[in-house]
Amino acid sequence: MTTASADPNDWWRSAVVYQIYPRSFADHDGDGTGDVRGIIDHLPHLATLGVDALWVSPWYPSPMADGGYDISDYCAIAPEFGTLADAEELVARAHEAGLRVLLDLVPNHTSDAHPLFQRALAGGPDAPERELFHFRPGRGDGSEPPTNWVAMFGGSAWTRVTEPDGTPGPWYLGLFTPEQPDWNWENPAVAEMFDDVLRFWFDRGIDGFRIDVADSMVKDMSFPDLPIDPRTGVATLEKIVGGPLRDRPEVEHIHRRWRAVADSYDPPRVFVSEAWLTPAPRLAKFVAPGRLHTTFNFDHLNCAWDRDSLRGVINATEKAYAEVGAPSTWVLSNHDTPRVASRYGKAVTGRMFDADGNVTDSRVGPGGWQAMLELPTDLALGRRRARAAALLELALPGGAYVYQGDELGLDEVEDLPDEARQDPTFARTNHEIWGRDGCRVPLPWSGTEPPFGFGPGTGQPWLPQPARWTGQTVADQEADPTSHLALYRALLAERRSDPALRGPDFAWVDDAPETVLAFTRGDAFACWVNFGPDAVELPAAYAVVLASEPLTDGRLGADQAVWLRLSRPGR
Ligand code: ISL
Repeated sequence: MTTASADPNDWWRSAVVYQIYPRSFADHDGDGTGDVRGIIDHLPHLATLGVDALWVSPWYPSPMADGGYDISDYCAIAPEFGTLADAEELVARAHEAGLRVLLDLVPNHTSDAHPLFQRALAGGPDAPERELFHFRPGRGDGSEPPTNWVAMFGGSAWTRVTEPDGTPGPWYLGLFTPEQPDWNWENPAVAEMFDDVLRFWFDRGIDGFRIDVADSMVKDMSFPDLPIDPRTGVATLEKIVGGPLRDRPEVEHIHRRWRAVADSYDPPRVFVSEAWLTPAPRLAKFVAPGRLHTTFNFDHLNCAWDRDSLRGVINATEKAYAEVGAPSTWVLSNHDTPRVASRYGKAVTGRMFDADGNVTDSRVGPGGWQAMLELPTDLALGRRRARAAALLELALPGGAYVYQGDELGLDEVEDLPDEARQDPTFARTNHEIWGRDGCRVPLPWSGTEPPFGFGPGTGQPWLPQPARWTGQTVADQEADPTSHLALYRALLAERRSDPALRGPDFAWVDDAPETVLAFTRGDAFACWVNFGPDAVELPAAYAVVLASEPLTDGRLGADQAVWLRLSRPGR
């Protein structure tokens, strides 16, 4: 049997990484916004939970046009989040608690408040800083955008500038919002600047970076128009994978350059790539030798709660990553996607995949998650499945991600008042797409009413918490051995104690009932998940180590999962 690597530098191969969205994790100073000291205050929660690392979403100075992904200074901490000294203290305290720390690198774009972009604007047509961005003349008399590209969060991907003398000027590219101009990676100065950003943080002891839109830095510099998506009537960037903007072969050079910087440190630093590419082989090349270390497996996140679809995704993932010698990863949600407990309680729970891991329908549909969000939610069902999904995720080989609040089984806050919504998508789509605020509502820590201990006192957080979270705080769940939190803690403790769960061994159990997804890890561990409506018998040779919920008559019911250990040989 192959067990987990003994090399401590290989920690990332089987790590469970907890995502912190700093605005919404914990507020130490009481201004309604989470902060670095709030993270420090709650490090014991993460250590007790049993994760291996944390990834902190951007905490840099930002006008917050895109929740912090519009960065005006890559080497500082936003004043509302704290100071560089706080960040250094967090890294040191996390390391003392046995937790590694990953930060978020956003290399595709910056903020329009970045000093270099400001100089590009203020310096007029000949400003050398314009070469750092994609400034292009408009079409026709200059008043039409250079291409028909539509930005990720709505509207044109091009914004026309006004020159310092008041005349209309060229257009600049921003694939996300106008407040996020894209860097021009054809310019070597951009690559050098990002090397310095990596070193700045690596020198402060961080263990690695999550890389935002790791597939999009390189553009087709002939700037062709995109075909119109017949479903939406626009040239939506997200829907057209590949082409002039995503997954261009030259991104490999950038990945390799970063890898060399990471490898020059002792211990070597690591990267996880964020790129919504499918199917698995397309993404797995990002983690070929000499490139990045791991990549979020968004096919897993996108996949419906469906036995055959999940089996197809798992098979395709295992095969594609084994071919490049990289570990798989598993991810159920993040700060961009609806909460898993809500998603799994809807009539459409995600996309369907075939046995080779290819998407076979697009039931999530145009408009991204919106069509799904508008479906009614059976939250009890969603939570039951979310518990089973945690057993599945944490039993699969490779790394896993836990988004803050998923360990509490939090639901998507779909009923936020319009005036509270801050995601740029909402305003830029005429309120048609709610956007991502519903999964970013500040965490409930204690107490019986908002702010649920998010901050000191009774001041309310930057997004309102629903009163229905009463009883779901960390404190409530710590006191309840049947809670979602108690389940996560037990799963992570078991995963830590069993080397087979951290090693690469994986095999399907082919004689399990047809509604069940069942697999072994090593010689003695098995995970069974029942997707069917009827309870099934469990294999007699195994004892239940952990169950997503109490079993009835020892049988595995609908939407339940178990971790099993061989109790006597010869099934
Ligand atoms: O969220 C998605 C699909 O549900 C993705 O398409 C996602 O928007 C895209 O991969 C980029 O996301 C990342 O970069 C954005 C930022 O708004 C997101 O929060 C971040 O995760 C721009 O920086």
